[in-house]
Amino acid sequence: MLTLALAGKPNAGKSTFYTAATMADVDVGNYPFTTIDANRGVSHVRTDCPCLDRDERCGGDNCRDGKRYVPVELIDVAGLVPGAHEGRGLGNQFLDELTNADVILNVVDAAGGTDAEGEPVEVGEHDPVEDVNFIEEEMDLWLASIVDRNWESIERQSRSPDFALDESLVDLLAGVGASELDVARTLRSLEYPEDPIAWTDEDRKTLAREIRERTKPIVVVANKADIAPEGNVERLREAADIVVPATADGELALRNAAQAGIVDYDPGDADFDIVGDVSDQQRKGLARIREVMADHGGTGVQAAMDTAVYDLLDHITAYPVQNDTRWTDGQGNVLPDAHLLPRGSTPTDLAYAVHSDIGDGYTHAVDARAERRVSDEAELEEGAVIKIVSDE
Ligand SMILES: Nc1nc2c(ncn2[C@@H]2O[C@H](COP(=O)(O)OP(=O)(O)OP(=O)(O)O)[C@@H](O)[C@H]2O)c(=O)[nH]1
Ligand SMILES: [Mg+2]
Repeated sequence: MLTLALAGKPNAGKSTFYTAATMADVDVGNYPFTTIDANRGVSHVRTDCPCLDRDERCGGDNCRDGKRYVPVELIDVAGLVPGAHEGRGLGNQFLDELTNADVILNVVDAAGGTDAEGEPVEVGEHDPVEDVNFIEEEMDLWLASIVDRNWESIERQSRSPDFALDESLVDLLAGVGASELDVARTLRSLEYPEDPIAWTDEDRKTLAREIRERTKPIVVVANKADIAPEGNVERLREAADIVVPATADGELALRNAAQAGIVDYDPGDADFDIVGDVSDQQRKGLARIREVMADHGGTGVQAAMDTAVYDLLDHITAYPVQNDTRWTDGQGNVLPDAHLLPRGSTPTDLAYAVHSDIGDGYTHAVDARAERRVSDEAELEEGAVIKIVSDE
């Protein structure tokens, strides 16, 4: 499963985002370091279900009237402060929690109502643009320190006649979630000495930064958009490549209200309907959330996760079925599973994602939409419905 990690300075709203996205009960508080131990749970990205192209919608929890929710892992870690890579705040132990994350959601207090350490200040007093840069820097420095710590061992290995720098780096960087391909591509993009003894601190830092960018891309979540002073979100957009304005608080209120039957709302909807009895105060609160949603096309919580997976990681959703006319599994469930795969994945990759035995026994695949056999090398598209034929 893909892992999305909520990182950011203390008090930015990471745990509120996490609670809204997973509906798990975790501590939220207006002070730094409310969270100490990481929270891990299942959330979902949202996409159009292939059943929209059929006469009937699928049953089951993962599809709500054609809105398909595909599971991902979400982790919520302790807040990071400048100097975290050297152990400041709750330190580098929490950076280590990010090692198996595929993508980082940097939750920023776009209202500027918390200082660099996460202590509450007047709204607008702190510049949130600073929070965009320091998280990136802390992550780069943390990775550089891991590379530094292990360099002596690489120098030792280099005395062996069958030493290969790329292989040693693959071993070293596997621990931070870099694949062989990540390392190969990174090395290709850099200039560096063949002999590890000739590497400078700067060479190692550059390597660390490139690996971090490749393995831990960042979406900036401009949270607390509901109270952000005019212009802050725009300035964040100028400072970072990918910025999604959000109100984690608003999403949490809506999910709770939906659960209580007060509103009709599915995560990622641009708006909601009030369907139950509400007090005047609730009505005002909901009206306020609706205004923020109108400005940004929703609460931004679902959008942030969708952007991370579908845009930044460039993944697609593929649906394996056993019956290619009815789009069902062996038990008759319509489109029971959805797999997130990197764009460029083939039917064989999907077979392996389903199960290694299915991958090993793969003979061919049928595109259930087109009702014909597809090549093993065909590039799967978003929403592909595929019957895998395997002799396993
Ligand atoms: N106005 C507003 N407040 C929010 C929003 N999201 C979170 N908050 C508030 O911000 C404060 C901090 O929220 P948390 O979710 O505990 O923040 P955190 O980033 O997990 O903090 P640490 O665990 O201390 O690192 C709480 O008082 C939340 O209610 C939002 O979208 N808008
Ligand atoms: Mg927290």
